[in-house]
Amino acid sequence: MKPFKLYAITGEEFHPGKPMIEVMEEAIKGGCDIIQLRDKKSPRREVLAKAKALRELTLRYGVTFIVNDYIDIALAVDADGIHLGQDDLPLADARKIVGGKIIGISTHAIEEARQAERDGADYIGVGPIFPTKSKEDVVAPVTTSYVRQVAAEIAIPFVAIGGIKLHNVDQVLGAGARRICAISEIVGSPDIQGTCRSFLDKINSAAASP
Ligand code: TZP
Ligand code: MG
Repeated sequence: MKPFKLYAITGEEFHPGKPMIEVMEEAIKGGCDIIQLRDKKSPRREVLAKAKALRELTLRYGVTFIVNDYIDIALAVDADGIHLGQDDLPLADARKIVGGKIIGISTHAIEEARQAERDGADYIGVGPIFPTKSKEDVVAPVTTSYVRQVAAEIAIPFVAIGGIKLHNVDQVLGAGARRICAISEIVGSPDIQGTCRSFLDKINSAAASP
């Protein structure tokens, strides 16, 4: 998959009254290089309509588009990939369906990260690092010590997620993360482009002084 640094996930509850497509366009203009549609509440036809709109947007800007949970919708709109949790379809079965598309897997412990790598995941999510209000099936925060473990051991790309804000991202980068994912801090920001640029400045500085 293409290299990436800043991964934004939709979270419409964080920007009431603002159209999701406009919010995600701001995130792309701010430098996000992966956009994920994550909508666990809307009827499937609405999720499909959002996926179509985001596919069009991400193609226009040349950024990667991932659909969370819905493999069929990802295929229907020709998304670049899917993101699956530990309770979704197993990776080997998902791979049979999506072929060479990107598959990302959420992991919460090093055994899950190892398994995802063995199974051929293209990237893993590592989190939630900090407490977050954006995920309902709450797993206890994994803390930055899990980031350190993954950075030391896992060869495929990993992205840190969960409660990451501009004010605490340095801790995550200090633990070895070089890719950051956020929902509320990005989509809920009054200055989405500025927030994304600040995240990227921090990621780039961390990468420059390892
Ligand atoms: N997976 C682990 S934490 C999380 C997901 C989808 C939510 C991240 O949202 P936020 O608002 O950046 O904490
Ligand atoms: Mg899922």
